[in-house]
Amino acid sequence: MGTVRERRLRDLLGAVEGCKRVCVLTHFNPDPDCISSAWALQRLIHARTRAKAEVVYGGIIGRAENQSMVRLLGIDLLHFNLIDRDDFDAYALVDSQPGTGNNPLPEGVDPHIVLDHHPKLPATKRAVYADIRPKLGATATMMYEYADTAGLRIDARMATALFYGIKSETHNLGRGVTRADVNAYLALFEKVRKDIVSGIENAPLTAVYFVMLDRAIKGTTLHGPLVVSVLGTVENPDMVSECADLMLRLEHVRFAFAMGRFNGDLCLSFRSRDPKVEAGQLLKSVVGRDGTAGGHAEMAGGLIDGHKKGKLGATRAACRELAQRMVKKLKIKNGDVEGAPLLKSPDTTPSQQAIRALIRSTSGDAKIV
Ligand SMILES: [Mn+2]
Repeated sequence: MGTVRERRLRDLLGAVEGCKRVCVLTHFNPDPDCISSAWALQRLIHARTRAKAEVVYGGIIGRAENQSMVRLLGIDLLHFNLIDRDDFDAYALVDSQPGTGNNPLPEGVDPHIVLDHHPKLPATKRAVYADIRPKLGATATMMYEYADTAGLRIDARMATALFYGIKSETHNLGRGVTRADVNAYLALFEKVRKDIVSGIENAPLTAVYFVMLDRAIKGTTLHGPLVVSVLGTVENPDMVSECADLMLRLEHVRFAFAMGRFNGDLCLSFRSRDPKVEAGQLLKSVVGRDGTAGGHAEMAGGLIDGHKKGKLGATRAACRELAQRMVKKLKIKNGDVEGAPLLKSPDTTPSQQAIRALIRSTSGDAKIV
């Protein structure tokens, strides 16, 4: 019989028994939680079954931090568009599920393994083995448990990857964590290459990043507790979620909604600080049948396919429409429906005089040079 963890491990490995080559799939534009989990699963399959496995991703690795993570830790990834599907006789889906629309799993293919911490979707029950734990802060926590239970040697690179996966996904254990996340974080901590974590978190940013940031700020409007950012065309889709994270930090803001066009599609990102507003549910209801959306209590993502006919499209008009729906769903009061540009708001453009007064008040007679 064994413990719950031992049973889970046995069922996970049993799911790919007899398979030759497993495609360990991430979601589109994978984040550190997803990348590290897929990498750990690949190693586990290699070490404990006869099958070979590859980590395969869709979309792009956009965010500078994520690119640095892959580079500094030497993680081998293949792009889904470049693999030969006939090479694989099994799929494992990580940090995602069938039917979300956020992964490249071919339609009609039932995965052998699904590991995720998002709410369970109906199509997941067709998987040979599924472990869905929506309460967990990170999928990497789950992968730590499997690796630990299997007695897998977790070297410094793997420890660093899983640790950074948990750290970034939970905002340093400050967002949606359970005891299991804390335990995994602490268990990995000793082995983590702190210099690499620091290198990832301070990854070099391109000039294009700052151009996009400038555009994001100029395209931001305030609607009471909601801030809406329309980014136009972005160089990488992660910029949309980065913008939502950044704008949520604006004082007095409780909700941040960002939209950007990439590859002809409209990428959406939503953040909620309000425990009464479940981000994933709300974004789903805003998008409706015009696209796909999903997520957690505090963060959610979505996509409007710009190539499908009869859909909302990926235009500025679509952004306006979605912003209006968001304003309605959040019951933003009348005066804030139109919104005010962030950069023209008097509160956010303090005069030189006001800045001088502030410095004087905090530093006595300090001279301003
Ligand atoms: Mn995740």
